[in-house]
Amino acid sequence: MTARDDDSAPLIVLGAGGHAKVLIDALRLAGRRVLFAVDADPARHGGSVAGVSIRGGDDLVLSQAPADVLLVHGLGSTRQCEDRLRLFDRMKQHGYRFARVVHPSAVVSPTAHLAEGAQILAGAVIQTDAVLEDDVIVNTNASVDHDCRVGRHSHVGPAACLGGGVRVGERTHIGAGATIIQYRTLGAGVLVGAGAVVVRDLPDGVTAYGVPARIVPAEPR
Ligand code: JB3
Repeated sequence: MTARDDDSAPLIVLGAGGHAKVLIDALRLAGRRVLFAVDADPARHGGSVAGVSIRGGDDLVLSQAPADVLLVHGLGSTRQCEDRLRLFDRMKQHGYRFARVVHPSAVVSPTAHLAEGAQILAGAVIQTDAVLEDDVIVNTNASVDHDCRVGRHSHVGPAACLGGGVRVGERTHIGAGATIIQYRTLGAGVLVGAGAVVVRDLPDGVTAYGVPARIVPAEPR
C-alpha cells in the first residue's frame, strides 16, 4: 500500500484531554476524518473525547500500518514540552507520520513553512517567511511574525505574540499572553511565564517572568 498524503489519510489522535478536544474541533471544521483517539489513562478507555471514541492506549496505534494513517499529537503542554517530544519520537521510531493541523480561521502566509505535525489553532497568525519546526503548537489567537523560527516541540501559548525575526529553541514554552519583542533569541527548554514581556535574549533552560521579563530560579517542573 502506498503512503497517503496529509489531506486524505485517516487520523488517530494521541491523548484525550483539553488539547485533543481543540484539535478534533479544528480537524472537523477542516473536513478531516478522525478514526479514534488513544489515551494513557485506562479509565478513559471506552469513553469519548469531542465525540471521538477512545479505544485504548498508545500500543493500539501500533496495530495500524504506518502508511495507512496519520497521527495527531493531542498532548498539550503547560510548563514543559518533554512529554510531547517523548511521544513524538517514539511514534517516529515506529515509522508513523504526524499530520499538520490548521484551524480554518488561522491566517498562514503562503511563504511560511510548517514542518511535520505543526498545529495552528483558531485565530492564530503566521506571517511571511516564518518557520515552525516539527510538532510546534501555535495556540489560540497567538501570532508569529515575519522571519521567526520556532524550534521542535515548542509551544506558543494562547494570545502570545512573537515580533519579527524572533528565534525560539526546541522545547520552549511561551505562556499565554506573553510578548517577545522583535529579533530576540530564546534558547532551548526555556519557560516564559504568562503575560511576560521579553526584551532581552534568554539562554537555554531558564525560566523568565514579568514585565520586563527577568530570569528567576526555576521551580520544579
Ligand atoms: O491552554 C490551553 C489552550 N490548552 C492547554 C494545553 C496546551 O495543554 C490545556 O488547557 C492543558 O493545560 C493542556 O492540554 P492537555 O495536554 O490536553 O492536558 P489534559 O487535559 O490534562 O489532558 C492530557 C491527556 O493526555 C490526559 O487524558 C492523559 O491521560 C493523556 N496522556 C498523558 N500522557 C497521554 C500520554 N495519552 C497518550 N495517548 N499517550 C501519552 O503518553
